[in-house]
Amino acid sequence: MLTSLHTIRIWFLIFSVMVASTASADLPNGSQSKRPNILFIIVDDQSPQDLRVYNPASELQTPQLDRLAAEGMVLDGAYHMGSWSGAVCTPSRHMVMSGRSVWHLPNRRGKRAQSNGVRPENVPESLEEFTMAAVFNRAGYDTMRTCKQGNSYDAANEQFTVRHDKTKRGGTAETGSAWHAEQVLNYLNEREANADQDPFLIYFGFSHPHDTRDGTPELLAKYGATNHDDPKSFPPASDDAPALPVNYLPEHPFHHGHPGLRDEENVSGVWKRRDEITIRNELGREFACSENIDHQIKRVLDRLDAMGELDNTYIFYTADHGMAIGRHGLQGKQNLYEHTWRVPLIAKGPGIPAGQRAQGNVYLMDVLATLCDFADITPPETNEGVSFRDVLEGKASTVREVLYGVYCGGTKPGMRSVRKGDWKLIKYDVLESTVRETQLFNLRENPHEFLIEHHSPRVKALTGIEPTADQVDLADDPRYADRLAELESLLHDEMKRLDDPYRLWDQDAE
Ligand SMILES: [Ca+2]
Ligand SMILES: [Ca+2]
Repeated sequence: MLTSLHTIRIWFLIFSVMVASTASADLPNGSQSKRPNILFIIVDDQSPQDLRVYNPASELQTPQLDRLAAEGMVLDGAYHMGSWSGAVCTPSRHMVMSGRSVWHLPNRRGKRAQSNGVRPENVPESLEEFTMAAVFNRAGYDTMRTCKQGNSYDAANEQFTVRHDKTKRGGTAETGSAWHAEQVLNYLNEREANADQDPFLIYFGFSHPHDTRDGTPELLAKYGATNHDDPKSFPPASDDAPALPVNYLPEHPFHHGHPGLRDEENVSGVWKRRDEITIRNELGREFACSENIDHQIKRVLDRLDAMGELDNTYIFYTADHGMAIGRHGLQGKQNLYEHTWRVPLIAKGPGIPAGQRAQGNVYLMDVLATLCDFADITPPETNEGVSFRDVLEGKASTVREVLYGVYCGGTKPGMRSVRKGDWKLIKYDVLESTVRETQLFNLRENPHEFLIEHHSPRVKALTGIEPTADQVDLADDPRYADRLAELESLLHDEMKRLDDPYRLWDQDAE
């Protein structure tokens, strides 16, 4: 068995080299347009709702992202599929690197046998050889990466030819986001010094705005925030702090199902507090870190422009998943509301029309196939993602109809969601079946997923938001019984299709 796999791998490598040399033989000297570069930007823990591109009322200023959106395409339906671990970053980053769905991933150590419910037979051997950098290396690209360390796909990360990974969550240039930009700038300078003409794939990852959200003093002041580290006191209240999120709640109406979860209980600056002052301060810290990232992106884009490479570079901007920070009374990334299940996704490059948006219905696992498509590379056979190039070029509005989400990092089976069109179902089966909840939302009518709790006078007084009567969870509304049944059935189908090893209390065991 080992020998035959080894042989297959050697043949695959020989074949790849043949394809690569045929491709370059096809290029008449100097007459062929250069292959495009790729700059893939990924931030750690950012809700699309933080960005003006998605939420015009947001107080966060990101002129570079606004510009990227004005020159490119914004996707409204980009999702991360979910997690079998409290460390939601981990499967998310595996999906980006491998193009595989959530129940078909190795664990962080690259092991196929694991304790999280993934069946080993659903994980290809030596998958790292078919991940982003390995694929682009074989196609003749130069690959470079900077990102945080930890809760990631180590074996895939190691495939990048040049790699400068460190976790940088401080409030200075050396300890914060500027460090990641420096690595990219150094790399670009070196390429220029060596007159390197190969196309590049740069994976430009940040460690922020993930906590601890220690912003720079200037940006903290701008957003009325303090790097607060005393769980026994409030941070100073400031009028400059961002307003509470529109779907803020002082507590979630039922337990999220992951007792002791760090992100809900022990993040420095928030802990278990959900009061207005604490949440606004923490959002201010998040915004300070996110605006700094925007500054750092500008430095790299300006450099590419000066090198004459900007117009031949596809730029993607996304996050590994969204984030709650007070929305629905939650703090972390371990839920399936839109603020957390969704990710921002903006793309710009040759052939992508300017200033457009599309629904997309894409997952982060589709990124690999899409980058391959733009670079004219055949995606690896292990890839399960779908290229959304047609969406980015304005030729299609979506790549799929139904979206599936999972959070299975706490008590089992956990949370599941499914979306089709305007309709979305979320189910919770946690804490030894003591919490069994079903929510149904019409996202066109109720995009912020308001619950009945958002209608309480106390909450309305805090947020200044007055939801309409229909802006509630509709699961118990008899008018939508058929819709509920349809989504329940779709969820079950998706769970079977994607090899979800669990079933919920009201689902058939099949
Ligand atoms: Ca993350
Ligand atoms: Ca080179």
